[in-house]
Amino acid sequence: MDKEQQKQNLENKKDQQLENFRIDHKNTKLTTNQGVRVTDTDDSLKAGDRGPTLMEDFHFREKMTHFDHERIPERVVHARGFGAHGYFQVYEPMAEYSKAAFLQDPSVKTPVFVRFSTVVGSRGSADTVRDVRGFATKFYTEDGNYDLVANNIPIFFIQDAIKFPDVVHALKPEPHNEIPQASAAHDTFWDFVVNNTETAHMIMWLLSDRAIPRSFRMMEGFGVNTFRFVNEQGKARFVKFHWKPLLGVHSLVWDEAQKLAGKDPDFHRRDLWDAINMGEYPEYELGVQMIEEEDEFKFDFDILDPTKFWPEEIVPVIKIGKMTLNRNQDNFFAETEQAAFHAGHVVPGIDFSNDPLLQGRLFSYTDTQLLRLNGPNFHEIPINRPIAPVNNNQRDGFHRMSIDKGAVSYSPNSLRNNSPQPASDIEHGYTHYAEKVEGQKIRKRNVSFDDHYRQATLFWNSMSSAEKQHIIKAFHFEVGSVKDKQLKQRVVEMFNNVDGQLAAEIAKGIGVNPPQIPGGTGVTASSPAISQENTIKSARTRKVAILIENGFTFNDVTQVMTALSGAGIHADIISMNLGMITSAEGQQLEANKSYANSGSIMYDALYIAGGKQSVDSLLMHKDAKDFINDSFVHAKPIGATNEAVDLLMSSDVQRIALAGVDTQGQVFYDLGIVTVRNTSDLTAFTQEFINALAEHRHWMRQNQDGKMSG
Ligand code: HDD
Repeated sequence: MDKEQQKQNLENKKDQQLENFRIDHKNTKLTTNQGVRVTDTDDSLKAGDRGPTLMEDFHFREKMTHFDHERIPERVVHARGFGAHGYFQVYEPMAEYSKAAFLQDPSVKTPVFVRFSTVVGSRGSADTVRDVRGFATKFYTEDGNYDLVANNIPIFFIQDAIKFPDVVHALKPEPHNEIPQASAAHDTFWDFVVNNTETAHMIMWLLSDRAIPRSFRMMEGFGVNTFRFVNEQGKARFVKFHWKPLLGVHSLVWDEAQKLAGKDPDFHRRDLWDAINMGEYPEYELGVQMIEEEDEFKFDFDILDPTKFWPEEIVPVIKIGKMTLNRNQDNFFAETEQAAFHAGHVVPGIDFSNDPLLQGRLFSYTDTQLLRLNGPNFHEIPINRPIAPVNNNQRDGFHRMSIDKGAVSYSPNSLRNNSPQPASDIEHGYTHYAEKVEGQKIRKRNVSFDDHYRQATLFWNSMSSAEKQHIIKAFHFEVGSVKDKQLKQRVVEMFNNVDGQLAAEIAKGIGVNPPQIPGGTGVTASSPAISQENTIKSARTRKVAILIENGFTFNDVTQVMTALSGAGIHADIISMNLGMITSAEGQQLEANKSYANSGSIMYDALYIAGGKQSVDSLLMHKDAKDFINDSFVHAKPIGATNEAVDLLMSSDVQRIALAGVDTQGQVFYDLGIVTVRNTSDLTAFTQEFINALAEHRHWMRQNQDGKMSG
């Protein structure tokens, strides 16, 4: 096989490996698990017509036993998740920094499997809850599996892994009544927060828009912990990993997220599944921040402290490659549910740091898989198998798949020529970075971990005014749900250390006193890179709701639909009833959604077509008005053409945005509302509407009369 073929082979290697295990059961006869053909699976074997079921009915017993054992323990955290396959390609050889095999050749596509997740909710909880999102990637490299077990927030709640059970216990539903599901809005969590002020920075991120992403395709991933890159010469550098989505970082608003949790609890997984099925493959660039070993102490934070991020303005993110997710899983349980990630699965070229959170993670992941996947052979489950060969003297255990031949299962040995033999560095044997360590055994945290507030202030300073308003509202919801009044007061006092104004605003909404002493850390710097205002803006892959009824203007709808589809935007036609809707001109279009099975919350934007009869029916319809008002309140782009502008005039939109609407065929665009009247040429309109879509949300509406969206 030549080199080109070998590369091609690598890209497909994981898929080929999985193919060995796939069964589609088409055109087959029903059998037991022993391969015995079954004649009837709808009636158990009975003694007589109305008699009892017989013990000897092996088919019944097997079917029932298997069913009784179908469930495995859900993950203790990150229970709800969704996976997809894809590949990763590096942009340039990274040999200067890391010898990792998958970071060397830009023409090589390394297979990956990604699992996105929420953290606190159970497996059946809703996708759109306020929570951190997991973003775990398994790279099936030639040198073995590398797992980048990341979150969509660059820092963590705690500094030392020994506190992980505490923070998770406090965050999970309270143990006496198992309430609330998938939410931090309860007493035990905030009790933990005020008693562990190192959480301050993470809370700022958790209560920001980052914790309610619009889509898995539109969120960043962060390795959080500090790792090391090590090159062929053994030189190491500290490194932090980032995933940057090419569609930018975008969020829902809270009201929308809550409503979606009811209307479509699968909103995020459906979005990912649909996008991949439609060939809109999510893409993320892999970025790295690197710090030279000799610069370890040059920062005003400890670079090993996982409650701190490295501002991009100080340590730039270098984009080194791109991941594309291009294939949906075949079976949720076999792939997503059985995937076993581990922050300690590294390959030569990637090493650990002494970050105390990372050190603890290195223990926890294997331990949890032993319980969840019931034994030490979970690496043999198809989704977890490396494509690199596995050879060692580990044997037996539950569900062992490989048939290890021969008498020898120890090392060193003479009987098998000491095989499998340890590999040298040159042969890509993993050599741990020879960091010099010395010290006394102490149970203590270094003073360099003492600052709990300065980066929380930096985060607050970096937010736009809309983002700040959302954070304050989130505090009102989360802390407002706490029953203990003293706790609420302590939250205000704790966050007064971050920013006085913030604390005063929190206090206002939760019925406690404003802080009595001046607040803040004195930090005035900001990091523009972390504000979502400064993210990539793109209308591609967005979803538009088009409202029509009988008598709509066919010309309006077809022009808009053509322009949207040309820009890679999807549209659903929504009407009172599903089925064919007849235009004023006589042509028909099919409504593929109705108000019964859709809602404004499922779309990024709303367009209402002209046509007097259609608009008159919409005017009579409360659902249509709700659609418009929700779109407006959630700051989404709204477009209306010709008579449909009258419909907007009768809703919340009119009060604020349509004062200057034009009647002479000129496009009027304000606050994300795009209208045009008295024209059949919608070229300029569609362009403006698509621009409004790319902006994602139009927060300026919030400032119009103090009315907040979400
Ligand atoms: Fe963790 C799962 C990410 C801290 C212990 N973690 C888990 C998953 C992600 C993360 C994405 C889901 C993997 C999947 O999809 O199957 N965890 C993080 C990040 C952390 C972090 C970015 C902060 C740097 N985790 C952390 C600590 C500990 C754990 C400090 C314990 C010491 N995490 C676990 C676990 C889980 C897990 C208990 C539950 C299920 C699993 O591992 O497979 O071992």
